[in-house]
Amino acid sequence: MRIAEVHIYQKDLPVVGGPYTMARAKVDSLDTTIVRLVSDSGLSGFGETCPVGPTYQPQHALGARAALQQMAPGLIGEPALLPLTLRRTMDGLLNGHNYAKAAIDIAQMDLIGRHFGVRVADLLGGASVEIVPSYFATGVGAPDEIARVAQEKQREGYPRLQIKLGGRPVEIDIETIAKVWEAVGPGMRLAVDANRGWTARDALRVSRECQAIPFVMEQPCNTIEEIAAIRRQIHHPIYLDENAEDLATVLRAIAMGVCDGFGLKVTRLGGLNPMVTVRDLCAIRSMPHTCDDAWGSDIIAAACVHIASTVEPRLLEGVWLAAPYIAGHYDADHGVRIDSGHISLPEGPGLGITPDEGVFGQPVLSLG
Ligand code: 0XW
Ligand code: MG
Repeated sequence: MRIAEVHIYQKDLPVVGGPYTMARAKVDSLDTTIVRLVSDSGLSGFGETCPVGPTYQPQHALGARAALQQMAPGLIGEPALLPLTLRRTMDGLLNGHNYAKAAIDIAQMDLIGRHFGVRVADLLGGASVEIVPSYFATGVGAPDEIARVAQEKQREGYPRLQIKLGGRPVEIDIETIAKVWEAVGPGMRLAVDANRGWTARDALRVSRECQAIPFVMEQPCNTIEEIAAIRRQIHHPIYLDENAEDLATVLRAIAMGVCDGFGLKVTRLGGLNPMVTVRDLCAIRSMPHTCDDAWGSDIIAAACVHIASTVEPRLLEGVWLAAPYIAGHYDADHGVRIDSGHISLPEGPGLGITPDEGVFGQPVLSLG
């Protein structure tokens, strides 16, 4: 079975109740890219990649489509069922650009699952659970408002909350953490995510002044070097997110002992197959991690849930989805939904999502 056609689509995802604010990014609408691979047997597989604006990390939407257009002609005629072979083909067509290759990787796994009649989770080693925990991420906001949201999400059943901080006086961040803790107490696991927005000075102060509050400190500063410099003075577990740029960096971070876990993004690492490598590296060192992406709708959501279901449950921090910020679904019947803070693994072969006819409009590129 070979790849006979490649189609690339673009879709806008306006932020419901937006804008969504982080320390270094404020987004009103996201630009997502969908890849459809069609085999010579007539099966389709779908992938997606959706950076959360152009300043969250180096990836951006136009870059994703340019990279995909660069690679697309070289994919036609390639074996459809061999992910490692296709990875090497992609690397031979373009250096880097893992977030674009991720859309192809996800589409291929969907296609393979459909061909063999199995779920992607089972192709990735096997689901150990049928329902995975989600977590809610607030935007950066006023302390009282974030405390209110925290309580609301706790009541809805979310087991974990990520508080967005940074990009403002650090005293307001400290007040926010204190008010959230007062509102939810130990019944909800907490992460505080400055999205690279703190100086080492700010991170040290937050950890010192909130020493008694048990949270994970996610991506406090801009670089691994800054985090390494303060690591031993911080009282909280540290997770890397934006800095976990690729497999080599994840390996380096683990070897350096610079972090205790990760906020992982499927597309940043290159798709589901690289995620398997990181999942297994993290298991070797008992490092907890999330299985998320920066943004994206049902295809990305399904990909995240499939890989998450294969993670040793004690190491799974949860799956963040953009679903609460997106109106509608690609697949009106089987779109991925959060229910009481948890997400069911989609049923059916492949990703378990069949996009509704015409939902992506006309392709921006069609080959084959
Ligand atoms: C909360 N997220 C998973 C979604 C946004 O893209 C940012 C990200 C994070 O943890 O940084
Ligand atoms: Mg993060």
